[in-house]
Amino acid sequence: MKNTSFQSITGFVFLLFLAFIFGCKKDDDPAPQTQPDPSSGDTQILTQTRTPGFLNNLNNWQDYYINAYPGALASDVAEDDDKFAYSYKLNSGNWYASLSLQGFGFTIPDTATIRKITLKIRRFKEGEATIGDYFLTLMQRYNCDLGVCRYGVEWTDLDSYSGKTYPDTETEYVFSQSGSGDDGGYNHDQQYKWTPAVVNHTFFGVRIDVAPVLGQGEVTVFYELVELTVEYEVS
Ligand SMILES: [Ca+2]
Repeated sequence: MKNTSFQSITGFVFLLFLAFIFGCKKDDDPAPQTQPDPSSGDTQILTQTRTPGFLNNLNNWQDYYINAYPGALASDVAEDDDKFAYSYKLNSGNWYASLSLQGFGFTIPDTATIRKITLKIRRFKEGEATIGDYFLTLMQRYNCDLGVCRYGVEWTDLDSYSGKTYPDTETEYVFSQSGSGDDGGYNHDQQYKWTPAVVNHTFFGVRIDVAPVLGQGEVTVFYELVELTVEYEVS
């Protein structure tokens, strides 16, 4: 009897110990991707980083011009894991591919001011022919017939930048733009201002259209990772 109650006390103490360990463990869980900026008084600079939930497919409804990525899934571009979203074979007769990435699931507070949006992509091409961006841009929605579509700063065939022409080996590129500016659009002559409501919307995302195919032979474009980071300010 004595022995049994000693065992149950020991058991109870052991359980308390376990609870303590797991309690501590909980505190060790990674913090949200937010960090106060001590230099700015009451203002906090925070960030959220997300990958897309939809690829040429918005809630099972097509959201693309022509689906040149028939087998690709949003999860293919969620991690740097050697799983790729890739186009069908493009050539001089079939030379355009449009990629629509949406459903990033941002939860930026309504009262926040967006300071910066950064796009990280890892991509490359296979095949003899050459291909580059016709444009690479953020968007409010894909279909321009339904309202504002491509929005903010666009990187286009008129610009020169690293990675515009797809490399033969997987390479990481980073594109960033301010939360607002007057260099938006295809010609960098439009005013824009990103808001939490727009960025949090399912239709918000990244659109990358590649064209034309130059040179002989075929080319396939591959995306390993597409990730957006939104930096915002709350006070
Ligand atoms: Ca991947």
